[in-house]
Amino acid sequence: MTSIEKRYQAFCETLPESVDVEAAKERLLKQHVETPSWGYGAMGTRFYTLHKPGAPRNVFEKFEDAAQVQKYTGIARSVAIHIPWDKVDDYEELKQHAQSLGLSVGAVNANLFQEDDYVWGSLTHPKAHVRERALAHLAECVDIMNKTGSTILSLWFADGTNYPGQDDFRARKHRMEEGLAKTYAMLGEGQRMLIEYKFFEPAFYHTDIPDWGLATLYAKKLGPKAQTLVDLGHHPQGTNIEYIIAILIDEGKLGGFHFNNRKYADDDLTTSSINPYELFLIFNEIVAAEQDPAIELDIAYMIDQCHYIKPNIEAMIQSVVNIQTAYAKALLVDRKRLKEAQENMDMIEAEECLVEAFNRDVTPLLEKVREELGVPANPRKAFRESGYMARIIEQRSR
Ligand code: PSV
Ligand code: MN
Repeated sequence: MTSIEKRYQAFCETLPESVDVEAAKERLLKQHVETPSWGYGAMGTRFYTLHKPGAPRNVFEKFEDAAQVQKYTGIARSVAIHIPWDKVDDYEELKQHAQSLGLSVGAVNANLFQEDDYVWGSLTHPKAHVRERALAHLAECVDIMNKTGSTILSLWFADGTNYPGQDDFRARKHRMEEGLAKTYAMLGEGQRMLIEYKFFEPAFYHTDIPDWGLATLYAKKLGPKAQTLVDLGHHPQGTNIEYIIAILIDEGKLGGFHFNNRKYADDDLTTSSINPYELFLIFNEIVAAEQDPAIELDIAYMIDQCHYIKPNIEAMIQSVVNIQTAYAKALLVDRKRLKEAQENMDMIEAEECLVEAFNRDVTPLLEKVREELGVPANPRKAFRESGYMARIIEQRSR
């Protein structure tokens, strides 16, 4: 018996009888977290962009870095791209490159916020020629999906106004509905669009899709290929995100996540770095739904982070591991005990049931999962010791 196996056996003995640890392990072996191409490049704030030695010079190198995250975690086998940041002449070549690294192209993120034309909106713009331009960009993104085998069109709109009276709210709503319907019609078999919301920024008076309610209203009107995307950094302080997750799951509209963490605004910090209990409670809702045979889930777990100062690859591994840890803890919640406590209206017992699961050290289970996935027991440490960073700093400075 290996030492990992021994620790795992001892760990299993500490678990409540009603917890099915083998089923939890199976779920963890199938877990998939997508990383974003833009999380590997040199990102900054509006004040400064740090020049990171070894930063990828193009999307091909971004995929090479992402392959390291997959190599050491075993659960990050796809990479989201952002257009035009990751625009290439030959998408077949990009697809092949991804495959040669054991990766695939994940969500295609449209960019409707980096043109002068869009400061009054993209799909909501008062002028038809700008709305047409936005639609042409969305058609280009769907074309890239077709060429790369991607199944997700990820939509975030910076659309909004900066001052009262700037534009007509209801007219903008109608324009958004029309533009989204035209985009929906572009989707092929097996493809879906995820509508992301954000309550403010860059618009400071109103945002056209500010919250999950409106994103979901649009997704419902559009049909089954449209769902809501929850970016953890896009809510006002104190929002109960796990409650939003429960409602979206129940409505069949939870399409995916953009994982990150925030302290003040849309900070794009490492997932779970500020509020690990929140991430655990989100996964608690997901696991509860996974164990309900009446519920069908198809959730895209994606990271959307900007590592302004941290080394990108290590920070991404940290995030993937934090997401894996939250999921593992949620999988080991004693649901029988929780249900009984809820039925008995025993709030302390119910809360303790969650707190105990959150406080449990799941390292032995994760080490066992990693052994079965064929990756190191400590992905971040193994990556740091691999010498990859020194190699790319040298190669990419030539
Ligand atoms: C906007 O803040 C956002 O969360 C959207 O997902 C964008 O695509 C991404 O960040 C750009 O970094
Ligand atoms: Mn996002």
